[in-house]
Amino acid sequence: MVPTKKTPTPAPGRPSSRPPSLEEPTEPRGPLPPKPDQEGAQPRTPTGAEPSPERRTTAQQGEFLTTSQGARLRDTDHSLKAGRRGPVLLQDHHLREKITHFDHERIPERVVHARGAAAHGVFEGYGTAESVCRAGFLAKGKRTEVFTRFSTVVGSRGSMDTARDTRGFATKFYTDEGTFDLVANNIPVFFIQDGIKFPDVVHAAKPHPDREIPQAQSAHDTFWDFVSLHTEAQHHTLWFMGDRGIPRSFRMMEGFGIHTFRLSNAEGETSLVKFHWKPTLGVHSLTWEEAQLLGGADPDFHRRDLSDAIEAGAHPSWELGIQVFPDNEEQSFEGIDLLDPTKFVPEELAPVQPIGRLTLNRNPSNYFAETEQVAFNPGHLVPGIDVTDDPLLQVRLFSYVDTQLTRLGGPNFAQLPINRAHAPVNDMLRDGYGQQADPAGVAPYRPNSLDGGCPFLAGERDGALEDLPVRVPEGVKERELSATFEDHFSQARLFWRSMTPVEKDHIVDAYSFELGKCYENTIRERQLQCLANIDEELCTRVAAALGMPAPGPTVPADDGSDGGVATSAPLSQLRGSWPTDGRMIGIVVDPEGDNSGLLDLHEAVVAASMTPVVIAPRGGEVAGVPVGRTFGTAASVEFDALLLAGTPLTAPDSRPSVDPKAGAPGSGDVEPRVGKLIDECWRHAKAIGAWGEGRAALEARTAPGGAGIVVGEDGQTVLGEIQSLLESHRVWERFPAGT
Ligand code: HDD
Repeated sequence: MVPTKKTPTPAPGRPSSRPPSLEEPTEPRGPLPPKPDQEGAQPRTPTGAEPSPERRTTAQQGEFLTTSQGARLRDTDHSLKAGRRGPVLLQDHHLREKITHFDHERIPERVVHARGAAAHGVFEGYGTAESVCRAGFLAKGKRTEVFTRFSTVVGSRGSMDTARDTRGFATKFYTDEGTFDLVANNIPVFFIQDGIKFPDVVHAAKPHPDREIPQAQSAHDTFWDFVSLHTEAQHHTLWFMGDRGIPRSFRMMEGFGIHTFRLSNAEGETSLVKFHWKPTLGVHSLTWEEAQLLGGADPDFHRRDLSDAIEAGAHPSWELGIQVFPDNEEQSFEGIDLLDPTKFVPEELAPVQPIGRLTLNRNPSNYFAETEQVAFNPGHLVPGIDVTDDPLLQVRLFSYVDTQLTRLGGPNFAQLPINRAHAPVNDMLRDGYGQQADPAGVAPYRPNSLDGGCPFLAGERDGALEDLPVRVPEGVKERELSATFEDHFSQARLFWRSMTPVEKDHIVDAYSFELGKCYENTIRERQLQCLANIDEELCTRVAAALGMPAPGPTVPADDGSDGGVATSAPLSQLRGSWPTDGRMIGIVVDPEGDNSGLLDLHEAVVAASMTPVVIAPRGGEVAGVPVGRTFGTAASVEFDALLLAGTPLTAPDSRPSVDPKAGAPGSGDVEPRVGKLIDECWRHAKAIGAWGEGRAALEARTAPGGAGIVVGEDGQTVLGEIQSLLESHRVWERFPAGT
């Protein structure tokens, strides 16, 4: 063996006289403690709280850098050359391995739902579903590990979180009886009735094929061309022109399984159900202006919000509920066809009955391994839960595995750690790209005698998947849909009627914006015709904003599939009061002012399960509290409410102001970046509070005694009132305000 000239560099802290030790571990072992130079770089929550213990703090395991074959490396910065200035040698295995692996690091993004964020958690059954469903994970007190991924639909992986879009809400339940995936959205109805149309709607919504713009937007001609021609899409489109298209947070969204599923109980009796997720924090949205500003200020807003909340201990939770319908031959309920995925059943007709609770409590430690590689499939079912003949669902049952074969590089993606069932797996699937298993035995077939007849088939009492003996409707083979799918407008009308005035304003603004971005007048005209068929007021108002004539309706107004319900209260988001956990509270301070109460205030915000973010002219600490944002990095859209503890009235530095109002009469000479924060929070109907020296800026920039403006003796008193205002999310009285 040729001796090396250099000895390996000793690890920090080890006496250099010690020779390279043979006892050094070469096997991966637990994560190393952070090195001194890594301490300051540890990720922190905005509160300055320690990251959760689950969060891995080092990228690698083991001590020495090795090749993929475990051989230790002395150098990874220089390629092997023929002379220092000579060409690189082909024999450099480490170079080739490093570059080759890098070249193949990316996998195709999801064809839809490419942009997402996920978390681990637990589902606990209430036992209340027992009379209709025998699935073990729904039993009282049964806890099942889950992984939930939220997503936008249209944008690419790197697109902004706050685009106007439908949101995906997919949950993998790793149950003892096999994995169950509930692959849901935040809107209870879908664009299309038959899965064969899915490529059409997606091609129409994706960027134009010639210039590949616009990214993550529906505000363009091809989208409105399609939905105005394909009127079954109108109902879904109305929902996401409403506030549900721009959620405040993944934590504040409902989820819907959309399709009707068939459940069976221990006696083999079946029922039809629709699944609902109800968020503990209520359903809340951004304003359109906030969503647009966030696209620039923080394109990762929803992703950050979810992981920060989990890290700060504000674990988001949802109740799983079901609407239950009799499994009748017509598969319909109160005149609503349960197989039509463009229809929902108003909760007034069938209440949502809670059956369990989902809590997300752990962030993924590696985005690619978990969030990117997770593979959901509506066909992943467990005993007690089955599909129906909904023609959208039927096509989905084909599409998911098919796309994953390409996206995850072959048929063995179920072996990836995030996709592995937690129930014992004993399949006879063999070989193929990416095979990780080393199966024993010689007989991966049935029947066999060579492997002792294993594996055996489950008997009646062994809890196997069941093919329910459901009657198949008689008929001829044909490419048609049932006549009960023909009504495209009456449920959209029900949705519109159920909106409060401010929600209606938002919908009108959204249509006006989106259609205003189209180039083709004929598309606008055709969409106005669809709106006229939904509701005259909606059409007239959008037509007025576009400066176009409003057409009259061309279909009869009442065609019955609204189940006879005039308005449905749960469709509106503006009701009730909700917990404020994880809300972001910006606190503007003047480091030169009186900050004696700041530490206590900061602690009070944390104690109320919210996130305080101190905003100061420059970084560092103020009165023992870390500065979370400087005037340069703070954006109003990050905060749910703003507190003004003390506000420098003039700019602390001599940079020219970018605020056109600065120094102008009425601006009160408020530091311009603080002035902008206050103005935007005012315009977005957020609660704003001030006390002491903070009052001057508040009074200079907001209407005296305005709704949602809280002035008090001290920070704690003001915080209490602000939190009560936050329980209804926004100061709704302040609309309309041109947002
Ligand atoms: Fe889908 C992904 C939800 C109809 C084909 N879908 C996907 C995801 C969600 C949904 C949440 C992302 C899962 C994740 O986070 O990895 N999709 C829905 C809902 C639908 C629906 C609620 C209607 C009720 N989907 C639908 C149809 C088709 C697809 C009709 C095809 C005919 N969906 C896919 C897909 C995706 C997908 C192409 C992309 C990536 C993937 O599956 O794994 O197969």
